[in-house]
Amino acid sequence: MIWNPEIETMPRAALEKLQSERLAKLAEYVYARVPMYKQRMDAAKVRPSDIRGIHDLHKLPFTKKSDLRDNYPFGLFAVPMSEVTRVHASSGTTGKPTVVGYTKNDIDMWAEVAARCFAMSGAQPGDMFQNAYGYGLFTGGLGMHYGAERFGCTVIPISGGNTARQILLLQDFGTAVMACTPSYALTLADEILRLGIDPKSLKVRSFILGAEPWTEEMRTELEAKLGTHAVNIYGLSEVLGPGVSNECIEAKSGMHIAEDHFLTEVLNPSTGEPVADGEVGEIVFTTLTKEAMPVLRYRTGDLCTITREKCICGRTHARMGRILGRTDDMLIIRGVNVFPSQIEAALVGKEPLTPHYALIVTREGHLDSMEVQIEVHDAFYRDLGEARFADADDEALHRVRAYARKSLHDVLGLNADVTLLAPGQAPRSEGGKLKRVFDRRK
Ligand code: DLL
Repeated sequence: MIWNPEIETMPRAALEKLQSERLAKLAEYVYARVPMYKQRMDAAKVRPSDIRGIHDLHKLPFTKKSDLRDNYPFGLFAVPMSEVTRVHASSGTTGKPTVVGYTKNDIDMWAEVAARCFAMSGAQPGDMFQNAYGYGLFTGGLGMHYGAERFGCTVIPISGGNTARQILLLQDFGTAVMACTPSYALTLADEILRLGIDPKSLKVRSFILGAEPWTEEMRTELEAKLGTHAVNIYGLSEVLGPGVSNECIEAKSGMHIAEDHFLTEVLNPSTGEPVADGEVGEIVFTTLTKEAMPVLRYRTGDLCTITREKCICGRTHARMGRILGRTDDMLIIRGVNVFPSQIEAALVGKEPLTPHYALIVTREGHLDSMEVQIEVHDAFYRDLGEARFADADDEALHRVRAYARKSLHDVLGLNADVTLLAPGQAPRSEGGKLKRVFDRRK
């Protein structure tokens, strides 16, 4: 089933014409409404009237995550606050989140593109949809929720976590479609099997999985364990949230980008020049229709390929491959984006902790865990003495660890195991790039 055949199977020429019209309007719109874009376009001597179509896209300035930080919280909004219906936020590179806003029309467009994803994932109107993405500032929960309602599912807004309850509802409510992170889907599958539940007794047909990188091996494993389909969904808050692209169940070979709303480039991350279709580069999006916070050429930091080859499902929109890596140091731990710089921000000024740390990420089964090793201040170490510092049960150390865990949780929204290090024990730069993140998940 194709949700919006007229748009999703549009011949390329017609699609490009639509994109060109929308891009020209967008250039006028942001120039008039967003001071940062006016300044950047003026500096580059680009007038809105120079942007006549998609072939002029390269003239427009890039947008980076740091631009959102520099304009925190609402400086890139193109409409008065009275027209902003909702805000969401994701991890920034420091203690402050990255904020995005939506008008009523933006929410409506989001529901439309997310509804397309349900169709692509093999959902049927009337299906029970169990939404195990987190509800809240994260775009996953509400984004999928509105898409499912638009599509005509019955939504179970269970949100993330609580595996026992997830399984109970899968069994008792007859869930046909479920959405969560891929690592959580595998945890769930293992638990279902461990409890001796026959997967055939469940009605679930499709898992819509995204928000973190995953692999073909994980797909094969999940599909074999539960006898369901697993499809990939992609999105990011700065551009929209879930629904920017989604695999079709027919091909399961790349995610169709909603190209009528998101103009896509794949660029060499160092030069900013386009790479050929099929070559790996950074995927960059320009939002063609967003009102509250449109972005020009947003540098996602996500590395992937793109293809415009015909797809067996009949959709003409380009497909992006799996995310193969990042151009920056962002990690995704249990579906939550984490920048190492946030850890520093969480620790700085928190006596007796220091911002000298090492981050170790591991995966047991399918669950990520993170350990943060943090150096304590000299004075604290001296006052306590070496012997007490070596005693894991020491009261004072307990308190400091709890304080560190809370400080990290306040900024990251994640629980971390904390180990305290004596002064001088955390990694230091030895001239080269300081390595203090150890991702041991692979
Ligand atoms: O993760 C939106 C989302 C929610 C997508 C639910 C899919 C499902 P952010 O929290 O802003 O938004 O994180 C965006 O997550 O730049 C990618 O690095 C990563 N990411 C998202 N989807 C995928 C995916 C949501 N399917 C960042 N595969 C993006 C790999 C993904 N990485």
